[in-house]
Amino acid sequence: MMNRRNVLTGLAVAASASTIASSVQAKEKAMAKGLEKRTEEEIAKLPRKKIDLVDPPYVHEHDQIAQGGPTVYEFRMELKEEEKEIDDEGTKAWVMSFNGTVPGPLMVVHEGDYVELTLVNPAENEQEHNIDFHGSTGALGGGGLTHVGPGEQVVLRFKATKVGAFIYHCAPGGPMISWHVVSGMSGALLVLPRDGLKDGDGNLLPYDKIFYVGEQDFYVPKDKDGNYKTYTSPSDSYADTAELMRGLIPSHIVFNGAVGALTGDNAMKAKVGDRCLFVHSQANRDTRPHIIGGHGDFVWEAGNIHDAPARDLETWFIRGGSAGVAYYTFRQPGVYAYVNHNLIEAIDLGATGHIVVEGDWNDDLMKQVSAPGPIKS
Ligand SMILES: [Cu+2]
Repeated sequence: MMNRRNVLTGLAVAASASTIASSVQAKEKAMAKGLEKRTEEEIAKLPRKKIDLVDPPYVHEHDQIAQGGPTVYEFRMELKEEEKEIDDEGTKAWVMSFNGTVPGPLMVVHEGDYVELTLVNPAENEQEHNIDFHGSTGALGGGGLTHVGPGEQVVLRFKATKVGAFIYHCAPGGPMISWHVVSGMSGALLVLPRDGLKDGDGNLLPYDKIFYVGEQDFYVPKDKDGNYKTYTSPSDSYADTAELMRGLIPSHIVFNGAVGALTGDNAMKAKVGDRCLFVHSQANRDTRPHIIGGHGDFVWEAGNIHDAPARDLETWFIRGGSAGVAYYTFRQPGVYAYVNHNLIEAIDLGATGHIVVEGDWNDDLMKQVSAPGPIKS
């Protein structure tokens, strides 16, 4: 039988256990936010996971809700300098990129995890590169610690203390910064809350599909006859490109590296009922994604997924130098154009993608009541 003294002792034990639990929780939170330090020895004891990055618009496998505690995620990216076709008219440009794709791959971790990136600059390249992570803290976003010349590699580790979608880009210094960025050198990092994406009322927002769209402005110089010029190397193209860049009028504005990279056979695919998450980045210019025939059910324009999202947007604004996030459940089948709703930029300059959605048409949502025909008096 429990006497009064035992009851009080029991309460005291319970109280101290819950005090300890809440102080452990508080310590973990402070650790995740970078307000408390972990020593090198403590970091060495954390679980490590190697991630194989995939080419956009697809995204490497990841947990939407973090399983277990903080993890060190190992990524590897190779820097590329290649002459590539960037439109459907055979225009070639010297494209510089993270891992051979424009944008570079989307990296996904959770708040409090560590990103450990091995950045490799192959010997056949001619340029020095580095990486500035807007999601990291210190040393120019890592830019100050990651300068690699051809034939070198570097390893950077940072703690993901900020939740959200953030760009990363090359920033080797001076006029090289803008030139490398408009040559294709940017990508994005998505830092999810450990307990998953939410709608602002505490309800989880799980997604069935995630797509990463990176918008890129290119500046390809023309000769005196109006034909696009070609060059023997990135540095050979520099003087003409820099002059054109400074006029701030892109020759091409494209999704995922080239006109047509997300249309036709390359279209993003979904089914009616699929909850789709779109991450959209632009490292250099403002843009405004719009799904023709659809919406953003939940949108974090600035990538601020810690905050309550905006709801039911028609078009959302992505500031140059950032990545935004939109969540949409498709309700009708068909081919949806995913565009930058500056329609000159979408249609004339290239910033158009497609989402092909399969499923059954819903007449209640929309119906052609009578087909086009002669005007009735
Ligand atoms: Cu670079």
